[in-house]
Formats: sequence, structure tokens, C-alpha cells
Amino acid sequence: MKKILTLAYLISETQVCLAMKKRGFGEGNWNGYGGKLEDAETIENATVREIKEESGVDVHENDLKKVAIAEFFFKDGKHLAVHTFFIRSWEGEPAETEEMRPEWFAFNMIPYDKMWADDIHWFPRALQGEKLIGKVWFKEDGESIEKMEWIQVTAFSKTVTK
Ligand code: 8OG
Repeated sequence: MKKILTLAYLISETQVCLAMKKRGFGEGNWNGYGGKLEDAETIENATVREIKEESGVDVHENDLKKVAIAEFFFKDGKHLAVHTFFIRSWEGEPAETEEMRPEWFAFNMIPYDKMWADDIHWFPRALQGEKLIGKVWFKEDGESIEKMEWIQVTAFSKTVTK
């Protein structure tokens, strides 16, 4: 069954805040903040809650700019739909938490070799302002890419929320 997840990046004029995932799924990768939806939450509710829990930063739902919806297919049957946002306005400074250790990276210094393998294929495009819908199929190891497709869209359909 398809699981909905959120993913959000704090972005300044020249830098992006990435956080080192200290435990669990994706451990050892630099990534944005996010996770699974809890009961009755909207995608936007969950995005705001996850950022608060993982970084201490306060974000308003109006400041979430959707940049991608990526579906990930794993050989063990796991199927994720990750709704991804950029955030350019927030309150507070990202702090280290039990799960994540944040660091700011200049756009030309993003550590793609220590991120999910698909990130290098879509994140630079999202930084350039593209909105993307993607599908990525991972190999048996759950880390390397078997095949993928990314299409640029002008807007995300309001009906594609869950
Ligand atoms: O709750 P949990 O920490 O397991 O959530 C996983 C987070 O990782 C969630 O924010 C979605 C995100 N994520 C994936 N796959 C990928 C991926 O291929 N690239 C990036 N950048 N993030 C991913 O689950």
C-alpha cells in the first residue's frame, strides 16, 4: 500500500539547511525534514509538525511551497509518495535533535554523494524553480536506482493530496 510522507527544506538566498539523519530509515544521509502522516493530519499539518519536532523551527502552512511529489518503489513492496516543500520563511534556528543534526550548505556544495541516490536528479532542478513529479524504482539493495522518470509540471493538482 502507498504511504504518504512529507519532506521539507529550509532555504535561504544561497544555502539550504540539510540535516544528518542519526537513526532509522535513511540513517547516514543528509536530508530535509519530514516523515509519515499521523491520523487525521493533512500533508501540510504533518510537514509543519515534523519540522518542529526534528529542528525546533516554527513554520506557517502558508509558507510551504510544494516543489515535488516523488513516488518511491522498493523491491520489498514498500511504496512511498513523498510530498516535498521548500520553505523560505520561518521562525527560529534549526537545532540538533535526537533524530537530526542540521548544517547549512551553499547550493554549489550540496553533498549529493551522502544523500539519497535520487536527490541529485531532482533537487538541483527544484532549486532552479521547476515543479516535478517523479517515480523512482530502487534495486534489491534499497539504495541504488533501477529506473526513474521525472516530469516537470506547471502546478500540482489539488486532488492529488493523499
Ligand atoms: O519517518 P521517516 O524518517 O522514516 O521518514 C523518511 C523521510 O525520508 C521522509 O521525510 C521522506 C524522506 N525520503 C524517503 N525517500 C527519500 C528519497 O529518496 N530522497 C529524499 N530526499 N528523501 C526521501 O523516504
